[in-house]
Amino acid sequence: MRKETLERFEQAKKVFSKFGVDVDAAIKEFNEIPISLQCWAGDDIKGFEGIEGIVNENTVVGNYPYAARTPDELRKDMEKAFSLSPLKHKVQLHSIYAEFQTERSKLTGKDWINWINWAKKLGIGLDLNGSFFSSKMMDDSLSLTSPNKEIRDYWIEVGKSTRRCCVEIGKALGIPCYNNFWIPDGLKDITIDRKVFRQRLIEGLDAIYGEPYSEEDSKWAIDVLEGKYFGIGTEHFVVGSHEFYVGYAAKHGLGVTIDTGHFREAEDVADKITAIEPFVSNIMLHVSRPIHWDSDHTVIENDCLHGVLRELKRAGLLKKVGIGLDFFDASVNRVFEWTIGLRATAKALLMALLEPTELMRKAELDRDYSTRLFYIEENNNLPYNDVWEYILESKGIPGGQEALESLKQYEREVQSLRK
Ligand code: RNT
Ligand code: ZN
Repeated sequence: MRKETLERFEQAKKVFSKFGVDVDAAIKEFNEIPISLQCWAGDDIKGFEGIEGIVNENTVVGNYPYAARTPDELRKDMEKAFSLSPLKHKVQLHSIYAEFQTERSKLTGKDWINWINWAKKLGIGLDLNGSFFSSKMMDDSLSLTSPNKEIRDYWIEVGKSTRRCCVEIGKALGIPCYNNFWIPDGLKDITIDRKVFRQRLIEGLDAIYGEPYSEEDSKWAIDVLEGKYFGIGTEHFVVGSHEFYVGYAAKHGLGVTIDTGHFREAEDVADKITAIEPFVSNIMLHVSRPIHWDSDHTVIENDCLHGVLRELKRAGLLKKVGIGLDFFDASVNRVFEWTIGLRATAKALLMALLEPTELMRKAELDRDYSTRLFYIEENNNLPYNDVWEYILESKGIPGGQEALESLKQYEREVQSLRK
């Protein structure tokens, strides 16, 4: 640790303590909150099933070379990003990232053994997403809500097997595994009978969740459902909208995933958290950065990121909500992208934890809104960066230019050898 870093840190601690903030306690919490990295950014959501000639319902744009081609490359790339992030990590997988070529609807814990062993080695947890896309069993843009029963039945099996896998993964690691479903089903143009699609989705989900977890299993898997308001090719109608899933989850004791890219631009995603939380069993976040639409740009520090993390801190939910990332941009180096997103999330998490929330809350309680506003603005002047640099140095993680050089070296020496 450089002497000046330590001195600046000690100075920063004094400043924060004047605002009632205990920096050491904040750092302790920072080290306990896992952020779940989305594996799928590393290979543009291709996965390892090796099926040719299918449509990917997730639109990935860009031609940057060197995407990971194998599970080992993907894991290695994630390790590189982790080496430049001071966070506690987790990894989000998708059904299509299972190894061993088992049919998607028949996956079991065994198909994840390499991922589980890797996670054990890194001391991290895993989360899983059911892949309801990129499949010959998609009926155009429909899976679980296709009019064709054979198709629906197939996707019910995919859902059930994903749930089983989550239990086994969670149990193997001793860390609960979020089981997230995003189901792209919808129609491009004006839909007359939305009700029939929604009815099919209810029936499909009822079949998937019909068998409740045993008490033991429920410790290891957390079911969450992710809505969306439109997709490419489903501009008019998405069956699994946010409202649909909030209602379904509230009724059935399930959880909801809030993807920050899945709402209209003007909506305040942070505001949704405490509106939903009392009624659903769990919440997971997919932190993304939409530009005009669900464009999944790499997360950087912006109002949305700060907004959701501050909201979790203020509402005492940082440890109750699963925080996952969800972006994919094939126009930049994918390891840079993960690293940038992780570091931005880390900074925003730290800033949320160091915010003088109690002073602000007290002013609000006293109806002293002038003081509250003063603190909200003054907050921008607090020496966050001195704490950030202390954390990086204490973990041996390079900052600024050095981190950039390390990423460039990885591209030169590892990624660019991939042809
Ligand atoms: C798509 C959803 C979903 C996917 C991943 C790959 O709009 O955000 O979460 O991004 O499952
Ligand atoms: Zn998402």
